[in-house]
Amino acid sequence: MDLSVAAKIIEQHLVDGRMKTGEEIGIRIDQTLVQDATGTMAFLQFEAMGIPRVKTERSMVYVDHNTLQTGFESADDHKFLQDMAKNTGVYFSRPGNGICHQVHLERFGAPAKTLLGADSHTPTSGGLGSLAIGAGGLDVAVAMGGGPFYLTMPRIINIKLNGVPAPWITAKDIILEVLKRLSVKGGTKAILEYSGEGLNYLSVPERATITNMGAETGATSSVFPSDEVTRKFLEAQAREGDWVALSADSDAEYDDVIEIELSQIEPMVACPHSPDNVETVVELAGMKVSQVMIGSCTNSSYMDLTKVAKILKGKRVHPDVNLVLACGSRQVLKMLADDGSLADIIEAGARVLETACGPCIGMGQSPQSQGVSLRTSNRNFKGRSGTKDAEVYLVSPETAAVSAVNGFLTDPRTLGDAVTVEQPEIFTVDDSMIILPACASEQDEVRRGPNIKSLPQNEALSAVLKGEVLIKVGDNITTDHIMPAGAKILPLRSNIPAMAEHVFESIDPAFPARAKEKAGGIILGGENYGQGSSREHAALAPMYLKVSAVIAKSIARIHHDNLVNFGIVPLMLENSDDYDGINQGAELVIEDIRGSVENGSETLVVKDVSNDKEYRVILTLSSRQRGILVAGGMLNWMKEQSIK
Ligand code: MIC
Ligand code: SF4
Repeated sequence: MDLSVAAKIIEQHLVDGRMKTGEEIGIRIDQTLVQDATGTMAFLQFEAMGIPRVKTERSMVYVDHNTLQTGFESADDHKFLQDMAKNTGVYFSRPGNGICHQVHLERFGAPAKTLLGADSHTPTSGGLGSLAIGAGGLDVAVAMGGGPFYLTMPRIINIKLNGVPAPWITAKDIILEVLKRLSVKGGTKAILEYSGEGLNYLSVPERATITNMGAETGATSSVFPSDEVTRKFLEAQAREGDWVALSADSDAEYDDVIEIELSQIEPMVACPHSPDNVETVVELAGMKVSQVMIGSCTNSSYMDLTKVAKILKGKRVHPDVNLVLACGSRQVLKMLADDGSLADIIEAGARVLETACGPCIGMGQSPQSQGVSLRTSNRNFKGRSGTKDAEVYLVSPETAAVSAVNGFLTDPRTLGDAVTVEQPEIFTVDDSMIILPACASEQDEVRRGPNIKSLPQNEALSAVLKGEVLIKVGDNITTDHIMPAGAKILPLRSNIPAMAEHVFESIDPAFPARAKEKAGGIILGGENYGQGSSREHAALAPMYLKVSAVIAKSIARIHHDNLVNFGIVPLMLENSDDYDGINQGAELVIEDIRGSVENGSETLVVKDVSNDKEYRVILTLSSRQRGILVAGGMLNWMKEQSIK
């Protein structure tokens, strides 16, 4: 059978199951990454598994999220991560070295490899031809220990990029077009695989912008073939040895094909408060802007930022606009400094931040009240910027730069001839900010600051599931709603009791107190519950508050798996209309839940004792996941398995 790129990589890594769409498969993982906001938990979990050293080809930890350091917490976490990395065989990318996805793309990602990352934008490395997947920290910890990663065999959707992009049309505009067509749900249970003539016009960092933001469609991953463009990028990063050719067979079968005519695409903008709320820039041009943020793992490559520098050169940022800019990596920052671009950026009045996630995750630079912020990042969920009533619009770096100068949203085509930047022959390579692990015999004391609390434990699944609906939320609730990030809460990632105080803060600040008062209960969600980030804290903190089940119209992939990993039962309403009949405060009961999970029942009955109604809910789990749920989560289950 002729295979797609994605199917080839899966086939080469398959260790369990059959490659039949919808069935559970297990794949071997070559590389893993965690970052500082997900890494502390992942390392605590890895430690709890009792495995002394990682068994992957390469495992990385990047410090990029929690770099504001407004208190001791984050600095303590960084030391913990550094020591754990050293002892367990993991490479430690120091704060200041850059954003995990950008640095991984530059220095470690490789075609035909599998990469599992505790961050939802891990598919960025798909721009190089890796099969790169985001997951919860616990799944990544298992992969670090050499265990397979289990996932549902995805549909493979071919996105054909036809023709040549018009001047000023960027990778960001292409992925926004994809989002417009697919929405934040359209990629669910799918891998988006790119092909077509258009590939010739996209460098690896541009491809990576597309695979990065594929995460916003809900896709399991996004992947490009590995071709001459890939080889040249790796050669310029002094790692030609990592290159292998990888392309789809000529008659490769796909579950669906989407054709995009690149010449028809215009500059695009994703409007508040969802990345799929896409319009053309022309439609909104003239809108006053108060902040422009250029950076994030979506758009902060050397080529992106040199284009920005060229647009800004000799101009000044508009007096009503704050322009903030963060490079994706130290490599990018150094190269911009060396070639004078940074001077042009500074001269124009940009506020240059350190190379980190920064404003993308609300770590500083929150916009003014009701501010309009144009950002080159990938998510514009309400409140994520740190300002509840800010309006965040997502655009390309080119649109962002020209708008920063004008003070209003501007179509970059109004500048005339497009600015173009060729990929350099050689990037500046300096890996000295990556600390190598020690050899197995050299084990140091691990520094654990007071912010690092022990892992909360869960109990085995009870015989009967009983509880009150603690909260009823609508469609497309993100993990940012469930477990917010930002400068105040993100530093608490290693302290679940403290984090739990902020669950659902932006929707219903009384939630944690109510959950405690009722000694736990149930969450009722709409469609695509838990979309967005990979943060397992959105399951772990509710588990700490004794939430026993989530009942929703549908649940996003990573969050679904995180719920299982922490022993929370993920249930889908068989009939979505039943959602309307269940209210907050309803007392729900599922008799013999434990027996039903054990015996493989796919349909369960929920009784609403408040009004004597019954609803049917679906549990779609593999037998492995059922075992995990019955044990009360993955760590309990692993312990049981090792005793057997
Ligand atoms: C995000 O962009 O939301 C994050 C912060 O990078 C998260 C990871 C986290 O919450 O630590 C993600 O995308 O998975
Ligand atoms: Fe960091 Fe933002 Fe990328 Fe998440 S999306 S990894 S917060 S830059």
